[in-house]
Amino acid sequence: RGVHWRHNPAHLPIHAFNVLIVGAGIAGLCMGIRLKEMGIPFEILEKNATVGGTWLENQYPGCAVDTPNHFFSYSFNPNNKWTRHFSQRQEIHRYIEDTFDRYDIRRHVRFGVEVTQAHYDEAAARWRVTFRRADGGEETHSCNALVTAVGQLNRPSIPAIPGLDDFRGPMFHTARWDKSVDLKGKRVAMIGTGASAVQAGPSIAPEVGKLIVFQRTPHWAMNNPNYHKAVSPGNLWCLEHIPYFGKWLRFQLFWAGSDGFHASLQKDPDWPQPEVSLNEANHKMRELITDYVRQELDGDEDLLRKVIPQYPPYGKRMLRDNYWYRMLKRPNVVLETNPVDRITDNAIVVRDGTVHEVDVIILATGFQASKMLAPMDIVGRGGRTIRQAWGDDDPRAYLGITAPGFPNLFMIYGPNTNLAHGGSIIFHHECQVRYICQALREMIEHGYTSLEVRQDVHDAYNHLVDEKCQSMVWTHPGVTSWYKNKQNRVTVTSPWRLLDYWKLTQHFVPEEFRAGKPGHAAM
Ligand code: N01
Repeated sequence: RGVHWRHNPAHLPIHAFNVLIVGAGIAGLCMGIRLKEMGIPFEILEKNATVGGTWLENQYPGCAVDTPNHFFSYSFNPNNKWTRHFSQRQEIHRYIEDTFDRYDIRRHVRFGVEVTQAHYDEAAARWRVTFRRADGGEETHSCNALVTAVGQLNRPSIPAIPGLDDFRGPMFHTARWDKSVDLKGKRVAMIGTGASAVQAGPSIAPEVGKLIVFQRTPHWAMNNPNYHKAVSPGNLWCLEHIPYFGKWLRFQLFWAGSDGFHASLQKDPDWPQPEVSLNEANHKMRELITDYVRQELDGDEDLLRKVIPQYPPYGKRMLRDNYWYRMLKRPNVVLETNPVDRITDNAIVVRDGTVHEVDVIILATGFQASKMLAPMDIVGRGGRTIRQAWGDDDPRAYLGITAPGFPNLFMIYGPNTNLAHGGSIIFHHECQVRYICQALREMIEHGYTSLEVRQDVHDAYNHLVDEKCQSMVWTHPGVTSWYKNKQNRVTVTSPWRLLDYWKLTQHFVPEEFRAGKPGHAAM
């Protein structure tokens, strides 16, 4: 639901207020739609030539969503025609494009411009946003409020493996897939076994000559009977013709995401086997998945030992099995579990000295998630930069949306808002957008020039987040993941159930902010 004016907007100086949004992906689009409804002038700055963000950039074979589509879509723009429960990238990208057109947001987007710096001008209470054009030139625009909608998973993490640059064949990251490279019959190395690898690997295995998968740590991957299924004609009919059927389906998926898995993520201090599981529900999950994987591997106990993690389920992001285990049984696939030692001009050498000669290397090595808002140089009040406030990889924000020292800056998909336990990130985006719209309404209706979250409110919230994360599976000793920064603090993932976060962000509370009036500093 959108945010409505409490007073007649005709009497408010909305035309003199403007918002800049960075990013024309799912989050930026949602923000644009709501601002348009409120009549607030805005522009979206997008570095790519078209819309879609992560669903544009990730074009590796097999790329798909692993949250059910009837939930992984905007609540206000349901798509009753999804062909699958878990759609392929192309179908999701088409949905994003259609939504841009349906709400006529595309003409608010300036394409091919990359924001390099945003500087808060205290005297004017405005952000000065500098961006680089495709022709190399620079421009600076200013705005009352700046909204970042740049995602968390778009700066590839390139591993610091000795000799990486010596490799003479093609080498690329999954999010920068090089379609000009023909993999047919080639010896291909894939480093990494996370969500990207699990989708890309089984898609290329039938065509390559040999696929060598380099697994550093195994990941848990669960089965979902709907994962490969088309939506049945019966369901399509119901979605089309039965009122509220789609809403009910969405609610069920919301509930499963909100409550369904949450219990199995909590550490039970009395649990007798804390090294392998957390509680009864978590242990059942371990057994269920292990039995499933054993079946998929045709009882190959040696392979089973290699692919079943020691750490509890959900320690890292839970994957959906994309016939990964069946792929490992293929005669042209090798699972290498010895750590990678170095790369030469034509091979990957592992620690026991085995040399794997390869023609192509695919880096399925993930993203620098904790380095949020990078590489933008964000300079807040008093000339303090966001990197000074957060260090290299320690981002914090109130509700994941706003941080002290950075008035009128709002983040979508900011610190501790990623979903790691079922649920749709689009739901979170909608919560954040509604909250931001309320903040902007507060500014416009009261004539505030600035809103800045109070330090004590921010600190208390982050204390709570850290405390909650400590009791959850992600901080289990010895588990590494992109949820955490180098200091092992969970910076990316939300500890809340969907319902909790919905409640937390439902109402903007003015008392939690310092407001600036024209001609006055913030009060
Ligand atoms: O990245 P990852 P991803 N030597 O960080 C390994 C979303 N997503 O791109 O586990 C050897 O999960 C690393 O090993 P380890 C989703 O949120 C969604 O796969 O650190 N290996 C790991 O195996 C997802 O969680 C979908 O020991 C190295 C892998 O590389 C997130 O994006 C699809 C290494 C990285 O896994 C990231 O997934 C795809 C090294 N030096 C992605 N460095 C959907 O389905 C790293 N690794 C919606």
